[in-house]
Amino acid sequence: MFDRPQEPIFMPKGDDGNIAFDIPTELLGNRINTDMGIVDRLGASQADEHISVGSIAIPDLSIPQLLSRDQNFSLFIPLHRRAAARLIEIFMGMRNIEDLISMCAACRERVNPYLFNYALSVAILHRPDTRNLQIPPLFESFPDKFVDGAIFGKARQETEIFQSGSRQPLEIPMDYTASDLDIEHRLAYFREDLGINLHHWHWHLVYPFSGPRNLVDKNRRGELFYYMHQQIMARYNFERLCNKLGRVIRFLNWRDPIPEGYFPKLDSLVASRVWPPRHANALLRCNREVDQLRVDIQDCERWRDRMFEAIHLGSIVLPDGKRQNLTEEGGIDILGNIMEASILSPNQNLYGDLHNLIHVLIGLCHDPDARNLETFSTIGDPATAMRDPIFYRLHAFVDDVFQEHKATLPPYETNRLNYNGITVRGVDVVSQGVPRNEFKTFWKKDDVDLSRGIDFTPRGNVFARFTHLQHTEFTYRIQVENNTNSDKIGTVRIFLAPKFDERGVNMVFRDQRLLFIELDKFTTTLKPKTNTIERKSTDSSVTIPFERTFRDLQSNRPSGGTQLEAFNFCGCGWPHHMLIPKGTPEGFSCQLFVMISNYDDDKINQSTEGACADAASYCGIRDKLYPDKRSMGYPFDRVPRSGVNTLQDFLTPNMFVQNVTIRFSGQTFDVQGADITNALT
Ligand code: CUO
Repeated sequence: MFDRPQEPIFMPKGDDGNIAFDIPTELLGNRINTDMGIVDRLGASQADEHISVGSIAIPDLSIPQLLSRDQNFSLFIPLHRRAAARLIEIFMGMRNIEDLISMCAACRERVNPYLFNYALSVAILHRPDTRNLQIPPLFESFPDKFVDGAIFGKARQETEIFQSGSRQPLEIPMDYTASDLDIEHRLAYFREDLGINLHHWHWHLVYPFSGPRNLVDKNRRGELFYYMHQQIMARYNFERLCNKLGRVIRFLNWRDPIPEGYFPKLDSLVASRVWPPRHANALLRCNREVDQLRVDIQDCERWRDRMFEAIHLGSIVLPDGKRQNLTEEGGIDILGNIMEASILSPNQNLYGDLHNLIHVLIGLCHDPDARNLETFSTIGDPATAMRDPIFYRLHAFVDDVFQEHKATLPPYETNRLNYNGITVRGVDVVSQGVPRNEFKTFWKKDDVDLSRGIDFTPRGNVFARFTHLQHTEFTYRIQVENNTNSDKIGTVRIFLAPKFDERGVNMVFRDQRLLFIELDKFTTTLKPKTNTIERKSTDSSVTIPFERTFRDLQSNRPSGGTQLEAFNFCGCGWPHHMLIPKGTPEGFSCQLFVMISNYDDDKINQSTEGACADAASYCGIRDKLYPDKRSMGYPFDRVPRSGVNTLQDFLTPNMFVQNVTIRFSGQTFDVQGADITNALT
């Protein structure tokens, strides 16, 4: 169902000679079904496995079909959202897997391929009978959303000429979207990273903001919207400082021209268009009949002002005129849902749909009234939004609104930070072949398979080779003293931030707290007296391993198979290869912060046995409560108590700060791990 989105699924005649469905004649599927020659060329008749499909009544698809098959699809556009919600409802409503398969087969050629993929992915993730099925990462179905468009012509050539096995991987250059004349291009390795974009797509798939209410209404989802994006901002700003760029400037005045342009060089294989670029100094405006969409900046400004008013008054207005307090625990969750906005927003009439519609406004500003028949640019799709520098300026504004709320909450006094009797005595980072307390980063090449996403080509794998940041794996070694007479349980919280600001001056805590990136969080038992905790970087609670991000691309599985491997699936998670920012060749000075908090105040009573919890910090745990009772971002989510100006001032005995550096070695390693730096120069 997911593979080759444009190719029809093969629907042979049944024993009775009838095709299972009444396929409208205008659809490609029917033409192919009646032309066995074409079917044979596609190799469908030689498929390893055939899945029979039962008859099913085709539901009213008029809403999903509001989107034509060759259009691009964006959840941010309300019309598309309605289409997705209806299709998800249809898939969720199927009584069993057989009916679901039949319904998918019936819908696949009738609706937009992107919409189909999204709705089916959401349904598989949320149906009790399919939740352990692995859905292919979007990269496999739609590689065109992730890599240089130039590669697909080459891929076709390669597959036409060479047999699977003798094909060469196609190299995706590192600098294909811009040159160094654009200083923002220094961050392209981050913005255009495959794993980062997959994570963002996956996060929004796990936390949809519309659709059936039970799919949206997840524990602390509004707060996680805040926290996951806050961490993206912290990571991006950290990365900018490593590249000698200042922190992101908030996108505050939506009437000003946007100085940052972005030219994505992505081709849409399905919509048969290139993704539109945005020139420098574009102005925001959007009134598009075709999308039933009119977004006025005035509306956005009103929503923003009402949000600020609610924050400063400490309560929001409900539809019946009553007020609901923005409490210390729950306020951020409400604000997250209001800002995004999700259908959980308590009053969309008043607070609107700010974040989503600014994505749309920016995404359509190159063709605001659709006179050129262009569709949205990369910021209009969660799978591609993080490629564009303006994404970070928008989210710097979004985060600022959340921080405004956080600034109204009481600071953590030392009694809410300290863990009596527990003292962290020392922290070290150790890594083989790397000096103590140094992180080493470098470039690494890897291959991803494009074949599942390329339609109408001879079968077999065809690989794209890309270059990404990577670090040498390391271990945290933490010395802790338990001065009580009994075992204690603690939550170890590990964060990293730059030590100096843009001017090379020590960071003030007020700013630095917003740059702390979470590296790990785990519970541990502390015996009386001295303890040494060792924790591997690969166990991080924010990341998923490379293989999970890209699935089993290293294995030589037969391509074209429709069977999805059933194992505990969880593709949401920051890509492990981006755990540590790039650093600098001379060594970028950072502060590693380790805190052990009292587990009694952190714990959530639930079993997470068998649940995929690898990246719980940014993704939560599916169908479970968020596994940490504290506010997300604790202890850095509040303005500091009075008298705290530096990180040192902030520390209580259960915390420790180690100065560390990140050294970018400048080396490049090939797919097998051999150093090819010299061969490249
Ligand atoms: Cu993830 Cu603006 O929310 O993209």
